[in-house]
Amino acid sequence: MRFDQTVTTTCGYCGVGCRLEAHAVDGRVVSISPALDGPANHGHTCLKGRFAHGFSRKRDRLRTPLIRDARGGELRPATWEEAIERIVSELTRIRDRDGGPDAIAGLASSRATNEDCYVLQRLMRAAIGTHNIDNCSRVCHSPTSWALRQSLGLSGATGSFDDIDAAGAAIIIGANPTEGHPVAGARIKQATLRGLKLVTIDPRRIELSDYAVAHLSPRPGSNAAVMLGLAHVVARDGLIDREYLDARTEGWDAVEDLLGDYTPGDVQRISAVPAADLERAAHIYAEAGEASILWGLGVTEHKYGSEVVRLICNLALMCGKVGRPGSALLPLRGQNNVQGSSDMGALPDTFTGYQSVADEDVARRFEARWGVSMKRERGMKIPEMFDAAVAGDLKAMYIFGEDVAQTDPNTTHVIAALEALEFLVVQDIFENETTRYADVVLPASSFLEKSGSFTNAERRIQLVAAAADPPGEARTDFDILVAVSAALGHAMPFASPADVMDEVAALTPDWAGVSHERLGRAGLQWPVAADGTDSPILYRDRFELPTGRARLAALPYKPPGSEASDEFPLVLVTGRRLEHYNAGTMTRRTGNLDLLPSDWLEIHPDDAARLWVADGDLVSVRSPHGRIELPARVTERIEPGHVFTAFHFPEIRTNLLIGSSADVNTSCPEYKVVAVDVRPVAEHASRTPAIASAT
Ligand SMILES: Nc1nc2c(c(=O)[nH]1)N[C@H]1C(S)=C(S)[C@@H](COP(=O)(O)OP(=O)(O)OC[C@H]3O[C@@H](n4cnc5c(=O)[nH]c(N)nc54)[C@H](O)[C@@H]3O)O[C@H]1N2
Ligand SMILES: Nc1nc2c(c(=O)[nH]1)N[C@H]1C(S)=C(S)[C@@H](COP(=O)(O)OP(=O)(O)OC[C@H]3O[C@@H](n4cnc5c(=O)[nH]c(N)nc54)[C@H](O)[C@@H]3O)O[C@H]1N2
Ligand code: SF4
Ligand SMILES: [Mo]
Repeated sequence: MRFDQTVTTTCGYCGVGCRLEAHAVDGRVVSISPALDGPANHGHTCLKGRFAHGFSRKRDRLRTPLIRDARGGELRPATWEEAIERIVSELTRIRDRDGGPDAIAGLASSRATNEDCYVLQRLMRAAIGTHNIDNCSRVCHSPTSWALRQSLGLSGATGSFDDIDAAGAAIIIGANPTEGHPVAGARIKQATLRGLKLVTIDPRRIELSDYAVAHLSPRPGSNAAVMLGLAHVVARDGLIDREYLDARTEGWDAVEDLLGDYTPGDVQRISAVPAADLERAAHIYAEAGEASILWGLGVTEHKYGSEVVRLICNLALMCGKVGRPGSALLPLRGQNNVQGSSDMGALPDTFTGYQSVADEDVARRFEARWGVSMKRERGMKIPEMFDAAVAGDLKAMYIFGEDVAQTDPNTTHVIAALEALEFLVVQDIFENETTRYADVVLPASSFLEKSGSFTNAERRIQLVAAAADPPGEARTDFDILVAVSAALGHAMPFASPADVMDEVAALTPDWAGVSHERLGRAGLQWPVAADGTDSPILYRDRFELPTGRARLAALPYKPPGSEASDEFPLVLVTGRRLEHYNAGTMTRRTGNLDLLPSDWLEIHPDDAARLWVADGDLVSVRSPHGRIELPARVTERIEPGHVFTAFHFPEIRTNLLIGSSADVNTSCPEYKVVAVDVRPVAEHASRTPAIASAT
């Protein structure tokens, strides 16, 4: 195929979902500019969407299938026939003779399209016969998804980014949008310049704190106390929307009883947030005519992350601030298509649209369509998969676009799991930390080389269009997965991704009216009725729960899973940098690497002085799980007692430090609180056995 053309597509990095114009010459993308009519980006992009496309042309892209003939040996190039034959013989051996279908598990890529993820979950369920399928939402916003379903009914933001412009006030808790969701971050900045009263709640002073009227800096892991404190002040000072509370919610009495224990003084003791700041923040939110709450991983990646999301819902419901323009709950979903991969049923307990695998009518509908019979019990979540692999119960995995050996917690355990598997397939666009353990590697296509759709953090389903060809022998994820499924004996009736969307629409009430044709340039926000009417705002009149009322939750503060001690006196928080994206396989292959060639540990001047660490010194960071080394950066943006770094560089391997503690309801890892000891590098290296980097 030859292109000298421009196609309109959707960015493949973060969940903002910027619409882009990709300009290609001779089948190669040469530049990208913002689509002026993009509903989320209004003609803007960040440096990733606009400039970080050079990875797609790198010489070290995967171009042919690779096979490892013996464990410990090298990967060697192979033909597609040979690679698929190997996958079929190993997976059918395990499925039919060795461990049964539940000895096999799959991970779907939240970087890939809805159609790709749908096909992978159908492959796992229908071709293999297991519900062992999950995606990176597990390690990200699974607590948000769970809590929103419990409190309000549906697993998605209640509104859109446009609500930021319609709001008088907003709270941002545990999110850093100018780095993680830059175009949304820029929209928030502009809104503050027009008068939006912003409150930021983060242990670090994030860039948006400079634009805020109040910044609260709680101890990591104390969000529940802060949310209960805000609710206490709202109740105490008569700021409750009584009419809304009575007409539209249930469970208030138990919450009211609980709030008595969270006076601003109590909350100050738990969280270190000054009582007066808490009171001010509660008034700013409750007194605004319309106000929204935005949150991120600083809420979810904790032991009680899912409970904090329910407490966020409580506060909004008490103030009557859900279901109107400007009054929205906006979780900043991370990956370009993490909303979609979950919507598509790449989860162990639900088919598309969060329809339970245990629901008899639902299961029968899918069985009839696919011509198979399925279990009614859910499959394994990601951490359960790794535990089962180490125990010998899980024997094979199909990992599609997720670099678990770099990004999942407790790297040593993940690697032990990957090594324990009898067979591992990795389908990616580059070799990464995970392909080191793969028996077969399949070369796939990036978002610039395929078609389909992504669903952004506003539940907006938007089209993706190919601007270039996949390199060499690489194929689209859709083509690969359909071919593997057919070779396994389950042929799917899809000639193109558009056919997949038609099947999704037929099986999923909330997607009934979705088709590629209807998505057009502006996309559609689900639920989409059969006539194509979409839903920018949820819950205008009723909540999607059996009584139509939202459920308030009486949940007390509980301490985090990891706390500072004599041996590990500092608390490490991990997060993101603007220039790099997650595992960094793509951004480290672009000019962004010149902008940010390595990572560092942020440390407060008081801690640095106590430890005899100067700016730029190499430090050693040790937790109960592992040890890493990186340079220190001394900064007052972080509170004393806390340190911060990211996880984008495989040579640093931040996740050796993270343990297995996780959210109590969803198993989302507690990435945000790890007690550590920091020393100048020579001290740890001589006194403690270095934890062997597990490669
Ligand atoms: N540039 C860039 N953009 C990205 C990504 C990337 O890797 N790079 N990744 C994408 C993905 S997958 C995701 S999920 C999103 C994530 O986007 P965000 O949710 O914004 O991610 P983080 O930076 O991990 O964490 C947000 C903030 O939580 C704070 N925090 C930590 N603990 C606590 C706590 O106990 N309480 C409070 N209130 N705050 C706390 C941290 O200090 C940090 O500033 O970004 C997406 N966008
Ligand atoms: N310490 C710490 N660790 C974290 C976090 C944290 O805050 N702190 N955050 C966690 C979060 S929120 C997330 S979401 C995870 C993200 O972790 P991952 O999902 O592992 O990260 P990504 O870099 O987005 O990419 C995954 C892989 O997909 C490949 N890929 C990209 N596009 C495509 C495609 O179209 N097709 C195929 N086949 N492959 C593709 C990339 O090359 C890469 O190897 O990291 C988690 N890890
Ligand atoms: S803000 Fe997110 S979606 Fe928009 S260009 Fe940047 S990475 Fe892409
Ligand atoms: Mo994420």
